[in-house]
Amino acid sequence: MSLADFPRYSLTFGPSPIHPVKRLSAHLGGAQIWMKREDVSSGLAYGGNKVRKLEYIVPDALASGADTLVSIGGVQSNHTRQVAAVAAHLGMKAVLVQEAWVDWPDSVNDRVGNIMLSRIMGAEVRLDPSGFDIGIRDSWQQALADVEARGGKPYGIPAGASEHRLGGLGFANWAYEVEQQERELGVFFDTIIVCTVTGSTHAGMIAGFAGQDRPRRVIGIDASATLEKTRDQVARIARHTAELIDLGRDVRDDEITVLEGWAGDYYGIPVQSTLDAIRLTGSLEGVILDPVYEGKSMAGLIDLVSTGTIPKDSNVLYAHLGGQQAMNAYSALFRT
Ligand code: 5PA
Repeated sequence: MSLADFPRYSLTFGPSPIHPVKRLSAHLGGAQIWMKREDVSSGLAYGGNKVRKLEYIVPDALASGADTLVSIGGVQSNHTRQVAAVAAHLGMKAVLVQEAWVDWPDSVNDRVGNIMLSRIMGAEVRLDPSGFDIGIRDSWQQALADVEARGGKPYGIPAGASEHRLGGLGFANWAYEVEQQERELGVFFDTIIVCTVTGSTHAGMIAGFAGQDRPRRVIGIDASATLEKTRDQVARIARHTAELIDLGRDVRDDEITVLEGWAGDYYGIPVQSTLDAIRLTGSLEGVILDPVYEGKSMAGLIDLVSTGTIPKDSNVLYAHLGGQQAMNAYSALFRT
């Protein structure tokens, strides 16, 4: 089966836009940087990278006859907010387990941003004290069982929609979309930079690009601070997705690159390089990045470009995956 044979339920406006960021590129004095914008590609609760993954999962959910989407994330999960939006859009219910993945002292952390939006969209939000883990959780299994016990038909979507059979397809399609947009723009992106946590965004890209004639580097920047788990998950999902879309060969180890150095010690807690990256991108480009994900991957890009590790003659495509909705829970960081 090729990717085109998998049913896709449209939840976006179409291909996400690509544009150059010239002032940031000039400031770093190295490679030319462009962005592809998942944060503005859907009208469903501000969109983000999960909408694209859900396009391939929704047909399976609908076919199952489910009436409730059940998912999981941290208190300020972007993923669960996007699941809530898709459920509302489809006329389904959503049950969201929001775990204490981040020990963040902001007094409105569990009231503003993503969690507020999910509540507005009618989701049942369950706060759970468990800490960060990208794997399958008991609390999620319990939520599935509870929906069944009250006579509903649940459809489970794991953290980040990653440990789902179809979780990598959305970003395999992203790779195809990039190839098409390159033809229109007359540019080739030899390097892709993407933030990696639960893995299926990066993994899908790896599987999608692996089938193209011209090789390129797909660099994942770890924001999980549990590098080995994330790297394993990326490799596993990339290989599984490649098989699903009939790549016809194994994904090689050298196609899987997850770099550490910008996550800090904890998922969800920004470090100085994160804050510098957010302010630099905001002040030079008017583009907003969040402190949990995109600020960390941009910090990686800034270092790799400004040190020349990514060569000067490169065209770099930065995947902007969304996440700005968590910003108000981090207001204490930006008081001046
Ligand atoms: C997330 C994920 P992956 O989980 O597919 O690796 O994507 C990382 C990522 N950028 C990058 C943004 C804005 C993201 O939201 N978010 C998770 C969430 O619960 O929101 C799955 C962790």
